[in-house]
Amino acid sequence: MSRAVCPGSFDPITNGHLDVIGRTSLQFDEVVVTVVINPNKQGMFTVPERLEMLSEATSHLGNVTVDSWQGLLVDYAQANGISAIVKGLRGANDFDYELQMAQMNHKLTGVDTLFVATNPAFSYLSSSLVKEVATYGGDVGDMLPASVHERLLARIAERAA
Ligand code: COD
Repeated sequence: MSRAVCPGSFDPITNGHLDVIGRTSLQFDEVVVTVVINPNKQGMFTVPERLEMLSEATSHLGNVTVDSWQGLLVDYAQANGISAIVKGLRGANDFDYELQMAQMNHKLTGVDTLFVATNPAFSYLSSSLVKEVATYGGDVGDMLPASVHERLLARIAERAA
């Protein structure tokens, strides 16, 4: 049984993430989408909220589950019988950063990182840009799953109140 992990902050999940997760789910028997917790970074959404949004957005993918983890990703992979880390690549910036991490992770435990080339329709998307645009009133409705869009607008309104 082949198992992969799609790790990220997912604060929140975008259609770019969802595309990578969906394509990964076609290549592996099981895929775990894991929110990697960065204790030094306060997100817009709590980890339980991010997990809820991920569960909703991936509910149509029968072999995808969600989880969270704090610590080295390679330790998570080893503890869960995961043979591949899968990341999306949007461009040269992602590549430089991801290559170094992939090599370090391979050195640490031998786990390989596989890259999925971003769908050009989503290559400009990042969670942080989407949050910034939405905060200033820009329309991000077609960049996120509908339920995530609703939650994002609600969170921005809460913060502005
Ligand atoms: N299209 C395609 N892929 C995309 C898109 C898009 N529009 N947007 C994002 N992605 C990809 C990113 O390239 C990334 O691979 C993944 O989706 C997650 O993105 P984010 O923004 O949610 O998450 P990041 O980049 O903040 O997450 C970084 C990790 C948490 C994955 C990374 O820091 C990590 O692996 N940390 C684990 C701790 C660890 O082991 N550290 C040592 C490393 S050697």
